Amino acid sequence: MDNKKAVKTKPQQQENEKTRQLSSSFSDASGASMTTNHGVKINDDQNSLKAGERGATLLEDFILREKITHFDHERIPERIVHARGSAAHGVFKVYEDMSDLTRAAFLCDPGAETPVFVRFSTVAGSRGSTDLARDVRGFAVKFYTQEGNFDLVGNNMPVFFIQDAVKFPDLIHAVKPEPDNEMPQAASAHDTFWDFISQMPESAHMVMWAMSDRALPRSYRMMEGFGVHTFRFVNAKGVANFVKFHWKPLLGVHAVAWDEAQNISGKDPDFHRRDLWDAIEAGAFPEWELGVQIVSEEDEFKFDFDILDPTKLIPEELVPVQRIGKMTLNRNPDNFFAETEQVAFHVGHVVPGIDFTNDPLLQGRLFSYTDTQLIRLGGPNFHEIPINRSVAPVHNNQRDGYMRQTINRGKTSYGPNAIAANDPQQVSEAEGGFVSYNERIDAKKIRARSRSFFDHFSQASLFFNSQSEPEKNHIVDALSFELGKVKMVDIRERMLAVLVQIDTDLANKVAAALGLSIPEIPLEALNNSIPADGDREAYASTNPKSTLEKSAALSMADTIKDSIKTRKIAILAANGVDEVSLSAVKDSLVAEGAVVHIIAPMLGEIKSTGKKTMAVDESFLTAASVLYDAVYIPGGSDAINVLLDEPNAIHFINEAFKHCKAIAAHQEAMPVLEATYFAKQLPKDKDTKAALAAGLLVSGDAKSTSETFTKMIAMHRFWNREKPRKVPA
Ligand code: HDD
Repeated sequence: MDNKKAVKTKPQQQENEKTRQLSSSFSDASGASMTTNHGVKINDDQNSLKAGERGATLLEDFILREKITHFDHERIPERIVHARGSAAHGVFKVYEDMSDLTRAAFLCDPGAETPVFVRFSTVAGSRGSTDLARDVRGFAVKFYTQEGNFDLVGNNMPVFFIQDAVKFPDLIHAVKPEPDNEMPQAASAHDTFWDFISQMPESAHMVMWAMSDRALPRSYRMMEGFGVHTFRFVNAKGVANFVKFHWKPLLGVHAVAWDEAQNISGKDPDFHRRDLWDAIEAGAFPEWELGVQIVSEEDEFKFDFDILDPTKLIPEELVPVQRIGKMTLNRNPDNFFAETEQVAFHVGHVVPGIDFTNDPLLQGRLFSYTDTQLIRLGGPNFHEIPINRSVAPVHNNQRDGYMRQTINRGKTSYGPNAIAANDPQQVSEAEGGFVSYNERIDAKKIRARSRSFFDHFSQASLFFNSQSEPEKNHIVDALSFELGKVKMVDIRERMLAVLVQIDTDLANKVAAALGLSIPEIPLEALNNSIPADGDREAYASTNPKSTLEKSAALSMADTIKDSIKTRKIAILAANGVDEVSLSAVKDSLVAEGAVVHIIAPMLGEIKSTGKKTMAVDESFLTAASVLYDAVYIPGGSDAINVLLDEPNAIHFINEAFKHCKAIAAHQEAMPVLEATYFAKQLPKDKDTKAALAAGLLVSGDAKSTSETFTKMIAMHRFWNREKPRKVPA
């Protein structure tokens, strides 16, 4: 690779062992000559070789042919699911030695820093689709441990739609754009998805999550992650425990409103990608704690659900989440294609000390992930692509195939061999060789599902019951929207019969929005996912109640709300703005870690009352309220008059109010607030308590404005504003 020395590492971004390994593949053209792929220097990259200045292009032009051929093949098939993604490098450190539970070396040494590469994604949309689709988010972490790669390929929701991998192609065909007209893109709001779901009651719990605000994250940095399946930890003595993996974001779990999500999709379809990139560039490195829920083998059957069923979670009230380590994302990729696109995750990439269970969804995934890379990345050597390469040495007798990079020396590619003294050697368990957990199996070969998987509704109800009032309303709205987009009335009706099993009030509200009544469909008729000779009664959902009424961890209402770090705040200003009321609040928000933009009618600069010039970050044309977390309007009567004359400014504030965001204004800006649709709702009391309750603050004092406004922004949203359900602009 040329120019290794010229490689620039961004100052605030961090290096680790994986970065150093990748650096042998970096290529940086600064100061370099342009060449063909066989290294010949190019003299003219502007003109093809022709028979005369105005003549035909000659086939002899190897430079043109090479360039066009490469271009023609620049695309690889996008992932069938999770095509749209964004990724970052980082590190993971365990807090304490976990060797009581697992022999995985990276979890036993608090001094060890394990490089990671994390890819977040949506599921249904194509590579070019919007980030803000209502969808599950992928949360895939590749740990480059000293014992090989461990991939934790999870989602931002702890359960899944189906119980058996054999139904995965059906689920994905149902949610993807319909095959006759390829519509709609990146949306589940269409007939085929709900046709499938309404006949698969096992999806009820996951549907509640997908219709909740979890499907509309404010940021990838503000999402939880889950390994979903129950895995196994195995320690050096061979003792196993069941384990569920969690990622807990240190910025809390926050979402946007559905109306806002739809707007963001137009204003900035790269919203989540940009947010992750910008935060890391700014040195505001996103962090998550790794959590584990541990269940001993003796306790396998003590719950009122089956821990092998991927449509069930283990409520944190029953088994608390222990936080065992921290992941920090601290470096953006250098090249999207080489890293984010070519990274290949595999749920079967485990290291000694981590093992599988018989969850039938997990078992099917173990086949799918290698298989998909074979075609997507063009053959069996995708593990040699730099981003996929283990930092632990790789030696085996696998050879050849498309795009082989390794130049294996010697004569032997088999074992046993005497010629090379049996190299590469197998490794004993004591020295780190992987040994599968010795699970006892004594069973008949059978295509069937365990009766313990047929409780389809108890945790769907538990999830719904655990939500705050605004969260419940959002689920009602989401279902009303999605089913409203379904054209076939019998699908809508069947879905109502499913919803009534979860919660009567929920079903009634959605039915009212759809103008339908709830049909009475017996439980045995609800499940149409049965074999040809299946007994309908045997496949009917059992309908027990969850032993828990509520689980606090399932609601986002009480998430961490103590920081405004990386929150984006819009300051609406114009010429004649009062410098003191602008700068004091701006400086204080920036000091708290917020990102503050001055938005004015025109780009360029504005002049304050004190004739100070200030750079404008965005104009009302390029910015939009939905791209910000909060709005502040400083004083200055000239500026206020300009804003009053600027319909986009009033619209900006109205929209921020509609989306329940914190709004603060200097008292001189009162006329602007009076021009909004919520003028009548401005709190009569001007004290902090009233401001914090309403998310609206008007004050003449910059210091107290900064303090109260900061608290308001940290609260994220004031959902109580949704009650009157008035829709502005
Ligand atoms: Fe999967 C990709 C997560 C079930 C088959 N899956 C993929 C990715 C994530 C998940 C995060 C994107 C990885 C990346 O960023 O490259 N998948 C899940 C979770 C599941 C799940 C949490 C259930 C608990 N998946 C699942 C099943 C199958 C697959 C049941 C097939 C039987 N998944 C795939 C795949 C993908 C994939 C087709 C597409 C691209 C890829 O693997 O590399 O193999």
